[in-house]
Amino acid sequence: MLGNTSTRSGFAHNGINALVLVLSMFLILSLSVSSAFAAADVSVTFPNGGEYWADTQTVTWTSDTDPALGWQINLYWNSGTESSTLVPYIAGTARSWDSFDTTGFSDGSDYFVEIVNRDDYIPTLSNTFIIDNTAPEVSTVSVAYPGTQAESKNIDEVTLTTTVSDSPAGISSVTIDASNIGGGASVTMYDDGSNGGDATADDNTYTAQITVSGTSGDDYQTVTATATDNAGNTNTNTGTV
Ligand SMILES: [Ca+2]
Ligand SMILES: [Ca+2]
Repeated sequence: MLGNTSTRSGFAHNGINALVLVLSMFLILSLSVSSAFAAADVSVTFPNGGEYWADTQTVTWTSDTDPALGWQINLYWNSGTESSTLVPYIAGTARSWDSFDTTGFSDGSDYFVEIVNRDDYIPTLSNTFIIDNTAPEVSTVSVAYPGTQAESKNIDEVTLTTTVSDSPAGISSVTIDASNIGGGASVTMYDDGSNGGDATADDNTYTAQITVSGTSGDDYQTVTATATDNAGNTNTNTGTV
């Protein structure tokens, strides 16, 4: 009985030793594997959130390793439910890709890119940015003359007004070329309710006041408003003074 007990006890002891050995080997193996395949430290630097993109753009990123199997770049939108592979392979030494033609995608405000390390297929996401390849809408420029005048003469101050709109990037600036009536070639038009004779702030109606000079005789002159959106798209419209 004693012998049997001793044998069973020894067997149990050896079994625990074996289990510890297996667990140790597994732990060492796990550490080795995780070390050999540790995720690269990747971060997307451009776009990194809030950009307004039109035309062809360059995606840039950083990484502490060069994946042997290279990179893949994907684009997501519509709350991440739609996607497209922008480029399936770029060399692992690359940290930028300059051929992102945004005109192939609809205007939208929740795009983000994904840089994929093809060695381990671990993705790194950018923050969301806007794609806008549509020019602003610009109305015909209307002219308000002093008092009850229907036309202007030199030294009269005229108020020029245009209404613009843009989505999703929004308006960056509106200017008017008033050089035909003695003003500047790129005069700022305002929508702040105070400057340029603007009556109401933020109603998308932009105004500028120009003192007419240098014109001669009975003539009509053209003024041209230019609206630029935050993605750099521009559009113009004209009026007659
Ligand atoms: Ca636009
Ligand atoms: Ca206004």
